[in-house]
Amino acid sequence: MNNKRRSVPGIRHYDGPAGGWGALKATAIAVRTQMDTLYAPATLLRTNQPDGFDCPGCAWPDKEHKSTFQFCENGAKAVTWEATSKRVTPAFFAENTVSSLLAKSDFELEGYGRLTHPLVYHPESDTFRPVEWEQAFARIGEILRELPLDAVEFYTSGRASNEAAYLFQLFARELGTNNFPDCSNMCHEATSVGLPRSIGIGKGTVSLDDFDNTELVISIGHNPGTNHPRMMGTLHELARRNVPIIVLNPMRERALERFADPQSVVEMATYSSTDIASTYFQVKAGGDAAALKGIAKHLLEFENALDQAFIATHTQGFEEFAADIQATNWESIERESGLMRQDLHQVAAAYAKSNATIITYGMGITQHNKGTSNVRLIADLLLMRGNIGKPGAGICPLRGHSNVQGNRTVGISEKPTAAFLGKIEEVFGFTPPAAHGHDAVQATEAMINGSAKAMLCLGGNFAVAMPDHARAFPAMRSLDLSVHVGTKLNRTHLLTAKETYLFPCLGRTELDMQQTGRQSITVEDSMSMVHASSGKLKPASPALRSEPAIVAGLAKATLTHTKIDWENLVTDYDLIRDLIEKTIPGFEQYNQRIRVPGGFRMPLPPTERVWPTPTGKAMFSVFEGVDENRAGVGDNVLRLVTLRSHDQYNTTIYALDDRYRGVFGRRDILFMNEGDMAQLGLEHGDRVDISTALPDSVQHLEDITVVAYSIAAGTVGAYYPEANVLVPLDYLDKDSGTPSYKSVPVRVTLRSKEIRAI
Ligand SMILES: Nc1nc2c(c(=O)[nH]1)N[C@H]1C(S)=C(S)[C@@H](COP(=O)(O)OP(=O)(O)OC[C@H]3O[C@@H](n4cnc5c(=O)[nH]c(N)nc54)[C@H](O)[C@@H]3O)O[C@H]1N2
Ligand SMILES: Nc1nc2c(c(=O)[nH]1)N[C@H]1C(S)=C(S)[C@@H](COP(=O)(O)OP(=O)(O)OC[C@H]3O[C@@H](n4cnc5c(=O)[nH]c(N)nc54)[C@H](O)[C@@H]3O)O[C@H]1N2
Ligand SMILES: [Mo]
Repeated sequence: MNNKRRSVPGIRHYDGPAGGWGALKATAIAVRTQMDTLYAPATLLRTNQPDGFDCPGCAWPDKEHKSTFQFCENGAKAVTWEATSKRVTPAFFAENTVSSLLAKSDFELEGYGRLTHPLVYHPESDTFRPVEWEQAFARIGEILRELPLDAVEFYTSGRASNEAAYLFQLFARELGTNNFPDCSNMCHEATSVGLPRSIGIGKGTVSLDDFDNTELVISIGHNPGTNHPRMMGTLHELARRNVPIIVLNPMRERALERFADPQSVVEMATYSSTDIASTYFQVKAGGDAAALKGIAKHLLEFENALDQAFIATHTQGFEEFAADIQATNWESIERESGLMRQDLHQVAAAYAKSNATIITYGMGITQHNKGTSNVRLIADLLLMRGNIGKPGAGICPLRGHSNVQGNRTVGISEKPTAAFLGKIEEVFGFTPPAAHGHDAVQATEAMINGSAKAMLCLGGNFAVAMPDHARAFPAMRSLDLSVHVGTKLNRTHLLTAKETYLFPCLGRTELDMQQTGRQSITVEDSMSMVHASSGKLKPASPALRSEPAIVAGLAKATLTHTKIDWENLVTDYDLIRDLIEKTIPGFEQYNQRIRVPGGFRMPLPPTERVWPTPTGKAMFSVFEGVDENRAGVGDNVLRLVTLRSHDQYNTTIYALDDRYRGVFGRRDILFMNEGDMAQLGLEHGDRVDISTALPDSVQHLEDITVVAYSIAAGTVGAYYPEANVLVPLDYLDKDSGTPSYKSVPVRVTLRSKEIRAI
């Protein structure tokens, strides 16, 4: 960093590697501030063990769930955050009105601790008050029965288990709707829509073993040091074996540069670290399509770089794809990607040399206007050299929530297949609705236009996670009914409707006892492995219920003529799994197979070079032009990326630091390229306002401090969810409905030259 630069409170240069002793220290702090330290180590040791619980952090798999405890700082934070000894009790709610709580930050709200009792909003006193479970269910049932079927939205956040999610969709479908907004709609929907078109299934094709055999990894648009920390162990191993790792990312992310593995005795003892990325290209936000097309263009020009036999036998559409790539000129590729033709030559040369390549990607690819086309372009690049369906190669989307993939598999979908609906009818004896329902943006639009009247949320923080708070928040408040199943208080809970219920549930770490004894739930990780998870900790309060029990209670109280014995299903979750097995392919012998340590893998035909597309072939695509997003209007428009800090889990803020990016104790900042700052006459530490630069946009965010950072020219970065106010609701990928959180055209204006003291 520039020595002459003035000092800004809370901003320091971070010089060390990612991981290392800093990670151990951060874990110790998480434990000390949240948990009873006596029990904490035992709790952490049970994470991702054969008889323990699945880490509620990320969806990166474990080596057969048998390995010794894998240290991970952010997994430890996720566990300690749930297993906290702090409680938010009825006494707390009696003393704090909802209006007063709405004035608190998201960090403070969740920080109060675990919810302990079922609650109902009481408008006269503006407080939440305890309510009996059955009484609450009965009233909710009464309201739901009066509403038009299409007026109810069923939101799922991806931490819900397969069992809870399956019951939730069954409840909604027996009631008569396919309105399933879910967090996947804000996340990897572009993968779920794009990959089936390309390879016939909306899931990644690699397993952990493939990383043992790969010769090249291209990592695009994800930040594993923070968001998939257990992946760092894998990348670290690859780097030590000299397997090249090429990164495309507008921001310099420390963990992708240098990492000290806390599992490595030598690195810890000697304060050394391993360089991770062999080559790091700071592509512009929204410039990946141009970069990928550039790599493909070089490849077409190389001799013998294509796997002709694979293309001929297994694919369709190559000619159109190649013609489009040839027609795309270098000038537009360089302009849009911000990378030079020679840079892309380097990537193409490494790719042409590798016999087995994996491409990993995250939100930097999916959260754009052309997210779905981006995903398909990655598949195209892999297909060019036959890199799907062979050892050491494949496509690796890094999923978000620990069970977001599983939720989809078990039927959380606003566009169910006819085959699945047919099975539901056959097994349960009712006719589920066939009309497509709402995704997350459509649900919000229905709330805004008044056609949606009720929302039931299985976890999550819907309104805060969505774009455009100025419209989403009042929409939430205009409902007749909102019902939330959650572990901790958040802002969406406080955006009360005419009637609002808040149900506290067991977390993953906690013992779930039902009539037949201790229960396990199941989850599916990023690599399609399904396995059991069972908590052991004493529940945060005796009044808590499990998610399946809450969903079953709601369903039974609502559906007066139900065909399903809801109460019985909750006595033994094996019964729920039997129903999943009967209605969804791939779950044969579900209950037997999850009792094997490590579980089982869901079918992935492309790994065998079987392509369940309509043509039976893998399909090349054509990405029109190079623009991933709508252009902004006016001069000096920058592209805003909204992202996660190191101390947060989505809308859950654990603490206010972002250690690897050198930010401490604050989140009100805008990462900016020094060239852009000079051009706009801005200095490190200046306070600015940000406004969205799309036609007719009114979105605005005030008083943010500019921080000079190594970020691609033309790209600026701010934290999610604070910056969500700048994302218009209709700024999205039309194919998948995913909001384009990673490339909002914005204009930055100076507010004050003085630096705020914190
Ligand atoms: N600790 C922790 N773990 C998590 C989460 C969490 O919040 N905290 N969230 C979970 C969830 S739900 C998800 S979806 C995943 C998210 O995991 P990531 O996909 O890693 O999520 P983001 O932090 O949003 O990250 C984005 C990265 O993309 C880069 N980027 C932004 N725009 C572009 C672009 O246009 N092109 C390219 N090439 N790169 C770009 C950013 O610089 C940043 O490094 O993590 C999961 N795991
Ligand atoms: N600007 C911007 N916005 C984004 C993104 C972005 O990158 N930029 N990313 C998007 C992505 S990828 C995602 S996935 C969404 C996330 O959207 P959500 O999944 O809706 O949000 P979370 O913050 O994960 O939800 C946190 C809440 O979940 C509840 N919770 C925690 N554990 C449990 C549990 O075990 N059971 C139940 N029932 N509840 C629990 C707690 O009450 C907690 O307050 O946000 C999206 N929004
Ligand atoms: Mo996500």
